[in-house]
Amino acid sequence: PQAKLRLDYQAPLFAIDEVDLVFDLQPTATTVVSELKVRRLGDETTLVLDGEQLSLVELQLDGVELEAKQFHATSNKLTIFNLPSEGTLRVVTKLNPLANTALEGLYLSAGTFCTQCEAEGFRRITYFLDRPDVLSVYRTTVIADKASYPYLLANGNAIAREDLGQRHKVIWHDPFPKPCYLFALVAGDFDVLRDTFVTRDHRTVALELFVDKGNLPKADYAMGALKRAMKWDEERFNLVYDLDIYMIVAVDFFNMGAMENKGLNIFNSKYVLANDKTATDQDFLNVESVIGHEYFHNWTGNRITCRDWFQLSLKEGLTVFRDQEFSADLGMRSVNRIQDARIIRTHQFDEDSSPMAHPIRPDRVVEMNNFYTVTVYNKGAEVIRMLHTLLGEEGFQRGMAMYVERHDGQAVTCEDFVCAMEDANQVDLSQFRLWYSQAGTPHVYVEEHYDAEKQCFTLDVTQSLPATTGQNHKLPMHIPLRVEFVNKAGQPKQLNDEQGHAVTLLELRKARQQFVFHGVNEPVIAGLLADFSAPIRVEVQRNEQQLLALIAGGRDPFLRWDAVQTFYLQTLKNAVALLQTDPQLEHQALQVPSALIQLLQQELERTNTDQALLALLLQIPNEEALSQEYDCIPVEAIATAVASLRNQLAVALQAPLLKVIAQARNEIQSLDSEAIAERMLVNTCMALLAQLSDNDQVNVRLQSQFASDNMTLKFGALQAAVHAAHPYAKTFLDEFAQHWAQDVLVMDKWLAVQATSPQLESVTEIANLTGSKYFNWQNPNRIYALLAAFTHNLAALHHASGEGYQLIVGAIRRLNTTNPQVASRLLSPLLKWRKLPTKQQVLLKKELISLSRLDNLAPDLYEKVNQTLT
Ligand code: BAL
Ligand code: ZN
Repeated sequence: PQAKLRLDYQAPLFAIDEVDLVFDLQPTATTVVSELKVRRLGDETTLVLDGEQLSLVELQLDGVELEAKQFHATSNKLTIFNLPSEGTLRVVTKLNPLANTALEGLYLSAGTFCTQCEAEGFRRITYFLDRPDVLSVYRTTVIADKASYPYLLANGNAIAREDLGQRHKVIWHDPFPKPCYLFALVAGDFDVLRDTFVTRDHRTVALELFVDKGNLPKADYAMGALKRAMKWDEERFNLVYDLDIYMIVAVDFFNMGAMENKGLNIFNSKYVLANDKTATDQDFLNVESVIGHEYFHNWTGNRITCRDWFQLSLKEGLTVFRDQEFSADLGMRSVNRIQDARIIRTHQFDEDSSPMAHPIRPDRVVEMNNFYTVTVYNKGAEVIRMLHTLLGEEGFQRGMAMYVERHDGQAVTCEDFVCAMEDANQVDLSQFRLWYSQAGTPHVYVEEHYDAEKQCFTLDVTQSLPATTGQNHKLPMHIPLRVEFVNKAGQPKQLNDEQGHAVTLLELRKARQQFVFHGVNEPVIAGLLADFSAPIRVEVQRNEQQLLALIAGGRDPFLRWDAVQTFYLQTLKNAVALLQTDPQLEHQALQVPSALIQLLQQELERTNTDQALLALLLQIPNEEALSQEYDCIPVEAIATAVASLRNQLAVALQAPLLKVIAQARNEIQSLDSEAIAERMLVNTCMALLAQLSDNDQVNVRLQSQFASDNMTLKFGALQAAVHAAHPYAKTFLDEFAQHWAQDVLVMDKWLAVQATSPQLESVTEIANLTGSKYFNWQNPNRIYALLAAFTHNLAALHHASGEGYQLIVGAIRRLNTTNPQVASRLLSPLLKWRKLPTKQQVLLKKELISLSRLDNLAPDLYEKVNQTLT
C-alpha cells in the first residue's frame, strides 16, 4: 500500500454538483444506480473515480452507453476519457451487503441495511470522487421489501413515497451540499420514538429515534440528551439546527461509536440504549456525550467540513471540545476534567511515545481509518481548549463566529480555523500552530527558588519535545500553563504581576524561560498545570510536605487530585525500584507513607467533600498509568506494586470506607450529579474493601450491593469482587450471566470485567470466553468488550508465557480479512514492544513478524506493523 502525504494535496479537477442514487436493496445482490452531474473545473478531460471491491454493471454518459475505449474499469478505479465540460454520468454497480463483514460501505447485519462511509466507505458503494472536498446535493431513492424493511431512510427530507406491492420506495432529498462521507442509508424494522424541538427561531424540528423492536423503554434518555444538546448549542455557540428533521438510528453492528451523517445519524446501540436497570451512570454519561458530539458535528463537520483527511482534527478536535463543554456545563465539570486528563495521560501520551506517534494533523497516512485516534480526537480537543484558555470564552466565541461566517458550506483546513481565531482576536498564533505540526508530548521541567531577602519567588522553566517517528528536531511550543500558589502551611497565596493583578496563567514560549514574582513575603509552592491547561508532562521535585500543602490549599480540583496522584506514583515507583532489586520482597516492598494514609482518612472524614472528587482521590493509578513512567516497563513489578498498594489502603482505611458505604442514601433512580457522585464513591470504596474477604461486614455489604436493582451499583459490586478475586466472584458472575443472558450490551460488561481483571489467573480464561455464546466474532462491540479490554490488562497481556500475545495476534489474523478496522484497533497496544523486558520483546516481536508475513495483510495492519518493525 502507498502512503499519501498531506503536502501533496491538489484541488479536485471536477465538481459533482448533483448526485441521484437509486438503491434496489437485496441482501446478496443490491443494485446501485448513480447519476452524477459532473462539471470540469479546468482543462483536464480524464476523470478518475475511486472504487473499492466494486463490479461495474453499466456506464452511460448523457444517456449513451460508453464504448470500451472511452473508459477503463477495475474494481478499485473507474477512468473515463474525454469528458465534455459538463455531463451526466450514469454508473450502475452491484453489491453483496450480506457478505460485507468489514462494516464499511453498505452492509446488512442483524436484518438491517446500513451504511458507514467515513472515511472512505462510499467508494465501496459506487464509483465516486471519494474525498471530502467534493460537495454535492443528494437525492436518494430506496427500494426494498416492505415486510422486512418497513423503514427506508436516507439524508435530508422524505419527498415521495410509493407502494410497489411487495416492495416499497421512499425518495429523500438533502438540500445541503455535502461530501460523500456524510451519505447515509438505513433500511429495517424498528420501533420509533418521536418528539420535536422548537428552535430559537421558532421552527419545529421533528426528532425520530429508531431502535430495535422492544427497545423503546431504553430510548428516552437519548432523546432527552438530543434536545439538551440542541438547546445548548444555540445558547453557548449560537448554532441552530437547519433541517426539518433529525433522525438517529441505533444499530448493533457498528465499528465506531456513532456517525454524524447529515440529518441521519447512525449510532452504535451502546450509545443510545440505556435505562437504570441495564446502564451504569457512566453509560448514561457516554450516551449524553456521544449524542451531543454527533449533533454538534452538524455545524463543526457537516456545514463546515474538512478539505482532506489530514485535517480530520479540524472537525473532531473541535467537536470533542464542544461535547466536553456540553457535558461539563450540564454535569460535573471538575470530575470530567480529571477524567479527560486521565485519558490523555494514559492513552494519548502512550500513543505519543509509540511508533505510530503523529501530530493532531498528520502528514503521512497509509490507511485513514488508522488515524481516528486519541491524538486526533482528544489531543485535538486539548489544542482547541488551549486556544480557549488563551483567548477566553468571549474571544473564542468571536473566533467561532468568524469561522462559521467565513467557511459555511466549505471544505477547509485547520489553518483556516486558526486564522479565524487569529483575525477575530487580533492575535498572533504563529507559534501556537506548532501544536498542529509537531508530534509528541512536551516535557516541562520546573525549578522553584525563593529569595527571602529580596522577597522574590522565581520559576525556572525548561521545555523539550522528544523526537518522534519522522520528526527529530522540534521547536519550543506556545504552552498556556495555569498556576496557583500555596504557602508551606497549605494556605492559598496570591502572587501578583507588576500591575498588581493576580497571576493565574503563564505563557511558555521559549526553550528556557524565567518567571519572577516580587513582593512575595514567604516561601510558596506553585501548583502547576491547574485545570490540566495543556497536554504536557510537568516535572518538578515535590516532597511530602509540598504535596500535602498543595492538597490542602489548592483551589483547583485537578491540582489537588494531581498532587494525590503524584503521591501515589512516588510510592509505587519506590516499591517497583525495590522489587527490581529483589523480586522476592513481594508485598513488603511497598511502604505506604503514613502521611498518605492520614490524608485519605481526613478526606474520607470531611463531611463537606465533593463525593465524586473524593472517589477520584481514592482511585490509585492503574498498571497502565504507572507503566507510563518507564522507558522499559517492569511488567511484573508494576503489577505487584499496584496490587500491594490497593491492599494496604484497604486494610488501613477499612473503617472509614465502610462508614461511607453505610451512610450512602442510595437514591437509586436519580441521575442528578449528587446521586451519581455518591455511587461513584460507593463503588470506589467497595473496590478497595472487596480485597478484605475475611471481613464479614464487607461481605454483607458486597452481597447487598450486588443485589441492587441499579446497574451502577450492581456492576460496581461485580467488578469489585472479580477484580479482587473475592470468593463471591464466581457466584456473582454466574448470577449476572443468568439474569442478563438476553441483553448483549449488559453481557458486554460481563465480558469486559473478566478481561480487565488484575487477578486473571490465566489467559486461557479469556480465550475460552471467545467460544462462549456471549461472544461473536462478527460484532465489534463483543470484540471491544472482551479482546480490546484485555489489551489494556497490562500484566495479562504481557504475561511472560506469551499467551496474551498469541490470543491477540490470533484474533488479529482472524479479523484481517473480515474486519481490518477492528483488527487494527487490537494491534495498537502491541506496537510498544521495544519498551518491554527482553523476554516479552522476543516473544512479541516474533508474533509481529509472523503477522507482517500474512498473505493479504490489510493496509490498516500493514501500516502499523511496518511502522513498528522498521
Ligand atoms: N466522524 C466519525 C465519528 C465521530 O467522530 O463522530
Ligand atoms: Zn466526531
